[in-house]
Amino acid sequence: MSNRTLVRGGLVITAADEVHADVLTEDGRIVALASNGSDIAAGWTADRVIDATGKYVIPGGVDGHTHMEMPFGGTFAADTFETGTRAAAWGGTTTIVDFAIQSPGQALREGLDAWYAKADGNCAIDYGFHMILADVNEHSLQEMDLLVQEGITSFKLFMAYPGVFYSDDGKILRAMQRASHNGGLIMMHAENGIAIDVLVEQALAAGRTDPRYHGEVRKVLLEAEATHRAIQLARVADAPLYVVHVSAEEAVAELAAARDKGLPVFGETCPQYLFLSTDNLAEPDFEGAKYVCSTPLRPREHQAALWRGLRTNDLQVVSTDHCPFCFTGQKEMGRGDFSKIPNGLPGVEHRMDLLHQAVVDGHISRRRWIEIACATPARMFGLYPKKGTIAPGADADIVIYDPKAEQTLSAQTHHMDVDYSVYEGKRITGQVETVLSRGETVIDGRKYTGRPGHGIYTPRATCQYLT
Ligand code: DUC
Ligand code: ZN
Ligand code: ZN
Repeated sequence: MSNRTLVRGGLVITAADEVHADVLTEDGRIVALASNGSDIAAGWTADRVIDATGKYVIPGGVDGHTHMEMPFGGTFAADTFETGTRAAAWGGTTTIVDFAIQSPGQALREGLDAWYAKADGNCAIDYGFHMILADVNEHSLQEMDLLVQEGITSFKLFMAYPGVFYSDDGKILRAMQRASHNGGLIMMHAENGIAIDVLVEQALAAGRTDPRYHGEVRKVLLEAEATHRAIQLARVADAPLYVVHVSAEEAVAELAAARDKGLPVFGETCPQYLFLSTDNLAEPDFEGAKYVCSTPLRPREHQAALWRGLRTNDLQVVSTDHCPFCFTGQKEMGRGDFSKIPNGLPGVEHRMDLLHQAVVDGHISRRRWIEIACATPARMFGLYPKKGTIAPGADADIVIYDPKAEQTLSAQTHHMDVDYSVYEGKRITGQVETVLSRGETVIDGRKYTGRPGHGIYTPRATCQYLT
């Protein structure tokens, strides 16, 4: 028996269009759109009708960069797949792409299977995986081909964290060459970790132990240098490149210069770099630890370049890099030594709202909001048009968004399993009202109706943003 939902009377916004249309879904898919008030739409019947008058009807958000339960710095990211995907749903995100991790000495298969097991049966929304390569060798290079076949079509490498995730230039080049052949997309953490570790050692030896020094040693120039080097290596390998968590103006300039040459080089930034700054890292009484992430927050002057990059398409995607650690017991591990503060902060719940606030503030248009938060991440990571748009044939991942609602972000009211908010007290215009994931209601008029296990593993095609 089919199950039909009709979303009536809203303004449907995609990356391409804004139209007043009714949307009909059946058995988890969008089957038709028709002008609101038209004879066609008037003739539709459904099991459930959602009145979206005065609201936006937008595709569910696609967050291409999360870390649920990630082991890091001797602890684990606080959100599980269950709590993290529930929080994502609250914020209008209906797909995440998380990172499975290969440990040094381990096969990719082993790491990937561990992440399948962690997520299986626990997610409220659909999910896929990237693979972190921490040990590039003949075997793991061969495994990359198999993973691409299996729907794991992107691979993160680190130019930072010597002795942990770090790959040297030779390993990076080999992985890029492999990706050039198998269609995989290399994602790069672009910071010169060898130089950073020297500066960390020197800072600690000089007694500079507070969280703000995390930002000072991870220098803008070392992000820009690594970004430049990654681009040149990708050119040599003839491979596309996606630089994750871009935070510095000088790194955006490297991406822009490469793109001006017509190179297939892409960049992602995150809400924390658009809305927060080194002022937060410098908060007293160790409060700055809440804002420790890598790449680090930058002086607020960098924000204008990030917004500009998003407008000019020198940056294509906004993901969260959601990697939360509680202040109590986790961030506190770094009291007296900023290098021991686990790197990462919570954000999966607030990306759609913060980017809507950017629309309200005039940084980006409504369609660009949907493009950078839904459509392009879906295309970048091979999920389009199943995800990221509202069109016949797409999954019925639909958010009814109230653009006039007012809310205040706070740890008291958020749903992420972490004891603080980096946006505590921030006022936002706009709020998610109802969320459908493959036609099933997971948020219904600001009530959670989802369940662990509704979300399914979603294999991905290769990058669809190249042509
Ligand atoms: N990079 C990430 O992308 N996430 C967490 C930590 C890091 O360095
Ligand atoms: Zn990273
Ligand atoms: Zn990350």
